[in-house]
Amino acid sequence: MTRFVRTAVLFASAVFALSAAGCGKSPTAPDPLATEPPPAQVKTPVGVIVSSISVTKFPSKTTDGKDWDISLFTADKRPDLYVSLAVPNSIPDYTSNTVTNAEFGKVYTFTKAASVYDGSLPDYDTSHRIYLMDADVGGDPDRLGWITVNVPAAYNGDNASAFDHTYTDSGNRVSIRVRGTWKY
Ligand SMILES: [Ca+2]
Repeated sequence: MTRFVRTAVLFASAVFALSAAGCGKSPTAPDPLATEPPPAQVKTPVGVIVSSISVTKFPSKTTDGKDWDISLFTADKRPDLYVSLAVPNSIPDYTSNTVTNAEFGKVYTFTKAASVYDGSLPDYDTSHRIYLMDADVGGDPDRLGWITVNVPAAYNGDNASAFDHTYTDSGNRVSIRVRGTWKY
């Protein structure tokens, strides 16, 4: 071993010894006898209070390629949109006001019920559906599509206060953004 190499080895050993000592205890290490703050508690929400439902995408034509409404007037051929919320196979808990002749590509946000008899935006703790409908005067409404909001699955275990999720239907024709507040 040359003198230079010997010096280098000694220096490296000294550095290793110093850093090893540094791992053991540093001046900033917390005092183990001090009272530690309790760990952050992750709360479990009991549901979500829905504040608005926005239709961010809807199809301009039916799956058959037809206009939603039959009319001599171009504008009237557009769908008259409203949304309803329901647990599957149940009557709707909420039916919104209707937007007449909705323009393709625009976003429509629903916060109001159709009438006092159509409920209010509910709070949900379970899975429910949002149906996007086209109101037809004197006939059954047409369904443009529907999405499922699975409330428990949307929670990330992060004590979040805001709920903001966008859902797209299986046919990629309808997108619906749901905003609200987690309820704990
Ligand atoms: Ca129409």
